[in-house]
Amino acid sequence: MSYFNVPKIEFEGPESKNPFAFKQYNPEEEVAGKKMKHHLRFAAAYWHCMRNDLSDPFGQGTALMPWDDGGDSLENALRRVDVFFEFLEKLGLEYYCFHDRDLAPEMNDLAESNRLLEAVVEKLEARQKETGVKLLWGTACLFKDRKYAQGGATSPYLDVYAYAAAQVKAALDATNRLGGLGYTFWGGREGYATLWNTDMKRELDHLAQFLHMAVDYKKKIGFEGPFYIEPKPREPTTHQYDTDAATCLNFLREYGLLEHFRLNIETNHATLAGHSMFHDLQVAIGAGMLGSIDANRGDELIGWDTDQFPTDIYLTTEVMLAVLGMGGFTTGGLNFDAKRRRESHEPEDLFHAHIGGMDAFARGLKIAAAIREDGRLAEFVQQRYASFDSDLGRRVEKGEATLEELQRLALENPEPMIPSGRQEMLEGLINEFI
Ligand code: XLS
Ligand code: NI
Ligand code: NI
Repeated sequence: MSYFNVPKIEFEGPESKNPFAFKQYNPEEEVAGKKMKHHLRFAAAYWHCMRNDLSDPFGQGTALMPWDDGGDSLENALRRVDVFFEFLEKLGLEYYCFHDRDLAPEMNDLAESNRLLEAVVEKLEARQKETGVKLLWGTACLFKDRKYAQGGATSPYLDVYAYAAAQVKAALDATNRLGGLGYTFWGGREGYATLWNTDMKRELDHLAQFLHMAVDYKKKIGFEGPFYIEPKPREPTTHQYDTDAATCLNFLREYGLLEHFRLNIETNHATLAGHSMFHDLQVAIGAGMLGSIDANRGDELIGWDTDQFPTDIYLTTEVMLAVLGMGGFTTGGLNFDAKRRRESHEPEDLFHAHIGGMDAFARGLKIAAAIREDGRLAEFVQQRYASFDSDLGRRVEKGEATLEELQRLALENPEPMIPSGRQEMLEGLINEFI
C-alpha cells in the first residue's frame, strides 16, 4: 500500500531538473571528514507532516490528506504511522520528533489518552526496528487543550499542573521506550497574557520544580538522553518565560538545572526574540549548551512564527558554521519544525518542502566547510583579538590582572589607534563561497 504518488528521492546532482531529486544533498558524500547525513542528522516533525491541516487564524485547513478520516480513532492514528514511515523512507530521513498528542488524540479521560498513546508507540517501535529510523526527541503538548489556556507547568491551578506532570511522565515513558535521543520542553503557554493577574516569581519557581521532578523521573526510568529547552519569546503568550537562549541559561543556572539540560534553538524563535539564528546559536554554543536545532525560518514581512522551510543559503551557511565550529551534533540534529504554506496543500508538497530544506542545508554545509578550510575568516577573527595573546592579555583572560596594571598600559598608550573591523571585506569574502 502506497500513500504518496512520489518516487524514492535520490541524489542526482546540481544539473538535475527533476523536482523529485536532491541537487545538493548526497547523504553518503564526505564533507570535512564525515558523511553528509552524519553532519546534518535531519529529522521530520510528526506534527507538521501528519497533523498540520494548514489552517490559519483566518481560514480553514487546506491540506489534502486522503489517508486521514479526521477522526479520533486508534485505527486512524495507526494508519498515520504507516503514511509517515513511507514519507521518511522515500526522503531518506533517519530521525523524527513528536508531541504525545500528535501521535494519539487527547480523550476526555487521561487513562484512555494514555492507552491510545501506548498503542501508537507500540507500532512506532515496530516500524523503527524495521526501518532503522530513530527518534530524535519526544515532547508533551501542554498548550493545545483548553485546560492549558493559563499555562501547564506555570498554571496557577494545581490540578492543571498535575495533569501536565502526568502528561510529561507518559511522554517520557514513550520517548524512553522508543530509544529517543533527547526530550524537549517547549513552554508554549508557560508565560503570561497580563502581569495584572500573574505572580511571575511563583510561576517560575513552579516551573523549576516541575523540571526537577522530570529530571528525577528521567533518572528513575534510566532515560539517558538530555533534556532540551526550546526558547521562544512569545506566541501564543504575550511573554514566554523561555524567551531566548540567554534567558534560558540564566533560568537553568538559577534553579540548579544546568547540567541536565541543553538548548534546542529554533530559527524563527530566535528572530522573534530580535536575534539572528547565528546569534542565539553562538550564545548556546558559548555556554557549551547547544543540543539540537529546529530548522525553519520566518518571514521579514510577517511578525509571527511562520515556520517556513529554510531555503536561505546565508542562513544555512551560518548554522552549519556554528555546528561545525562546535564539533558537530552529538544527540541532536536538524529537525524541520516547518510547515508548507497554506497554498501548498497537495501531499507531494511535503516532499518539495523537505527536499528544498535538505538541499539548502547540504549547500550550507559544503559552503561552511569550504570557508573553514580556506581559513581566512577564522584567521581574521583570531588576529583581531591577538593583543590578548600578549602576556598582559593572557593574565586578563585568566583573571590575574589588576586595574593598576591596566592603568600602566593605558598611560603608556593613551590614545590607541584601532584597526578597521573590515565588515564589508568579510561580507565579500563570504560571498566568494556562496
Ligand atoms: C512552537 C514550537 C514547537 C516545539 C515543540 O513554536 O516550535 O513546535 O518545537 O513543542
Ligand atoms: Ni520548535
Ligand atoms: Ni516554533
